[in-house]
Amino acid sequence: MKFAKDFLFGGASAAYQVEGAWNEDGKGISNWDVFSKIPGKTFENTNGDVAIDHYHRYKEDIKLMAEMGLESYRFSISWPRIIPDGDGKINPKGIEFYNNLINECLKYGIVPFATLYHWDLPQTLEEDGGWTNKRTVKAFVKYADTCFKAFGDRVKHWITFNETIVFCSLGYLTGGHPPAIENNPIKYFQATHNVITAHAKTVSHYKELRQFGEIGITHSFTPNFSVDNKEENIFAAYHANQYNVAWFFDPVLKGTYPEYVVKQIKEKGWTPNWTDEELEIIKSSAEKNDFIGVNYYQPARVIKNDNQQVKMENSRENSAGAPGNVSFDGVWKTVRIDNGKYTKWGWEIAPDAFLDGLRIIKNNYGDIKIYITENGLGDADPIIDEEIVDVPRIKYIEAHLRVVKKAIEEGINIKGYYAWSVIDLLSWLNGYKKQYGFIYVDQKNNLNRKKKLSFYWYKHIIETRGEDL
Ligand code: BGP
Repeated sequence: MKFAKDFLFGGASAAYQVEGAWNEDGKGISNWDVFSKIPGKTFENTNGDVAIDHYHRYKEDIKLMAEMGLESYRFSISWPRIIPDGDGKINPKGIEFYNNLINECLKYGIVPFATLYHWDLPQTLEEDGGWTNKRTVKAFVKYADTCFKAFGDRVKHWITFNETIVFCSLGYLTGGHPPAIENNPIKYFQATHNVITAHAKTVSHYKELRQFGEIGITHSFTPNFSVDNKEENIFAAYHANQYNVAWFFDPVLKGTYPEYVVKQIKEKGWTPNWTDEELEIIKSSAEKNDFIGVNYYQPARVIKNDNQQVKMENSRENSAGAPGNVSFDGVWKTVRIDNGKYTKWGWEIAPDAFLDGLRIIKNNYGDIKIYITENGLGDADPIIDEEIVDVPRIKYIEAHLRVVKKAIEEGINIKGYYAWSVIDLLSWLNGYKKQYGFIYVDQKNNLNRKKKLSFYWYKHIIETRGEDL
């Protein structure tokens, strides 16, 4: 089977991780500009001040993408570049930059796929309570409206938010991301609800504008599986899926939060301050979503948590699903499995779990269109005779693309695949050592770009529409 003509082979990035130019051309300060400069918060205190200088080198980068045959580029727009103080004046230079970037993509026939929020919040809003404050919801809708009106004639694919669970749980439970608050479920649930509300309002607004493009949200998808058939572990995995999957997918695709979680957080006093009007807009906007974006890296292997440790690990080596984490409510924890394959950063490599996960999405949410908006391997790439021989990345993406193919054959409605990442970039907490790209960026040598082995491999996959997979 070949991938259909309308299936998009893409690659992804995010503004803070690539752009640099953190204080140029009128850009406002973001929460990440501030947070990354607090000593000890990131690996070797790396930050995105320069990143890979995509702001100045986007033409060179997009040219390389075109040479690779990339059909679509998923990038994010930096809110503080567009509206420096969050909800005040628009910065014309910010609009100009994204106009140039979008036009450059279109010059080569690359479909621009824009994410409105990939974690860099204007610092003014962060200082006013960030996502726990409903002022941010209102400001976001205004910012989104600005982007739709400025770019919507050419951008026909919009993602509102990237991975609500990640920026909210790291922001308010583990403290690993700004605003670095630990162990605060009240703020966590409030923030998640405010983001979901902002998404719903933005989707409705976009449809009112009648720009005839598509809009959705991207969720991090870490399906939770019990390690065995013990009842208590099966229950632990169910509980994990309710809190970490259903809490985010249900309101977007079904229009209501999962009863199981709603009931429990009420008992615990964690219910967000939500209004009937907000719940109503969440309900009424659900059917307006055109797609769901799914970021998949690994599953979580879950067991019941028997010991008393309830504090989640705040380790940069750990993601939500990575082994060794206890859930914030202390009910379950993640473990390494025997015979599991793991990356150098301890993330499990499990394409089978990806397929199972996609089946779960179809079972629970029907035929909603899916884009795989991120998937890839973080590695310290081998360099042999000055060539970047990233064979493990090729193997990883190959195995996961096979799953996408199989899933489509089973009738799962997947319309595109975006490798994370199109080019090497700044890992939020892991510096430049953890690489993901098809294009290497030489940190020691003027940020020179160089094609990796995977570049040629992906080019071939795209050219042949994955026939050999
Ligand atoms: C996702 C983010 C990306 C990217 C990726 C890899 O959660 O959406 O922005 O960072 O994870 O993460 P890391 O760099 O931590 O390996």
